[in-house]
Amino acid sequence: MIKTLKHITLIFIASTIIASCSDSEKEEKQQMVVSEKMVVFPTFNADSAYAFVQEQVDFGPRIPNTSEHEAAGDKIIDRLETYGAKVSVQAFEATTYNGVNLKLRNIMASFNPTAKKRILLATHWDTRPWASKDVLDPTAKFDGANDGASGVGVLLEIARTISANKMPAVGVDLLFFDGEDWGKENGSNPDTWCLGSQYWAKNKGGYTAYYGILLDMVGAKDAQFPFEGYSHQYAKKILDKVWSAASKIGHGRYFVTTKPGSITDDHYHVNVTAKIPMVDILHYDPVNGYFGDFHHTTKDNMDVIDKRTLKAVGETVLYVVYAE
Ligand code: AHN
Ligand code: ZN
Repeated sequence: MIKTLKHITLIFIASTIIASCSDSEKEEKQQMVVSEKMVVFPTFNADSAYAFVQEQVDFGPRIPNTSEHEAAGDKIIDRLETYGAKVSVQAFEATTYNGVNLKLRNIMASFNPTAKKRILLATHWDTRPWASKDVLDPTAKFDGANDGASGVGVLLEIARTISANKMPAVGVDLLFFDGEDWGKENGSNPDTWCLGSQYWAKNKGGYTAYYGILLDMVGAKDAQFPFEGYSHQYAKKILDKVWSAASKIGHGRYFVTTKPGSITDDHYHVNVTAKIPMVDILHYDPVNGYFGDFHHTTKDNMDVIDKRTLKAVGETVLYVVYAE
C-alpha cells in the first residue's frame, strides 16, 4: 500500500517589478506562494517485521562463533537476495577484549546500486554472549529480541517493502554489522564494543553515503528514542529530518527530544572514522536505567516486542527515504 503526505512549504518570492512607464521609478511587490511536495511512500507491514524478528530469535542467540550465529547470518543474506538487493559480505576476524578470536561478517545489501545519492540504514545482528546485567544469572544466554533482532526485522521488512514497490529516487544500502555486543560493560575503553562497525569504517573502500540511520533496540513497547549525544554532535540536521518526519506521520510519541548524553554505538565509528553523518534510533529509558530493564538480561525476549513500535520506526525510515 502506498501513502501520500502533503509536505507544505511556504516560499517567499520577492519579485521586483519595474514600472514600464518610467525608467527611474521602481515598484517592489512581495508575493507568497504555497508549493506542495507530495511524499509518496509505502506503508510498513509490522506483522511481517515481527515475523522477521521472531525468525532471528528462533535461530537461538546469535553469538559469534556459534552455528546459530552462522545460520541466522545466512538467513539474512538469503532474504536480501530474495528481495533483489545486491548483497556483499565482508568477512573478517577480530579479537575481543577478553582475548577471543571471532569470525565475523558485516552484510551489505544495495538497492538502486547505480544511484549516486545514497542513504545508509544500519543495525547490528549479533547477540551479546551473556546476560551480563541479569541479577539471577549474569552468565545466562538470552534471546536478544530487542537487542539485535528488532533492527534486523525492521531492515528486512524495509528490503521486502522496497522490492514490492517503486524504487526510491535515492540508492538505499542496508548494512548489518556483526560483533557489536561483545563489549566490556562499565569498561573504560569504548572500542571493546562495535567490532563490526570499527572494521567496516576502516575498510569500506570508496563507499560513501549522503547520511545514515542506525537502528538499535527499536521494538520495545512504548519505546522512546531520544536525541542521543553523538547523533546531535555529528548529524544534527539528520536528527531534525528524521524526528520531524516521525512527528509529521504521527509517531512523535516515540521520537522524543530528551538528551541522554553520548552513547557508544555503531554510529560513532560511522561518524568519526567513515565520516558519514549517522543518527542512532536507540532505545533509552530514563526511568529504568539507560536501555530499559530488559537490556542485557534474560528478559530481552519476544515479550518485550510491540508491533506498534516496529511500525513507528519502519514507517518513519521509509518516509525519510522516499522523501529524498
Ligand atoms: C554501551 O553499553 C556503552 N554501548 C553499547 C550499546 C549497545 C549495546 N547497544 C546494544 N547493545
Ligand atoms: Zn547489547
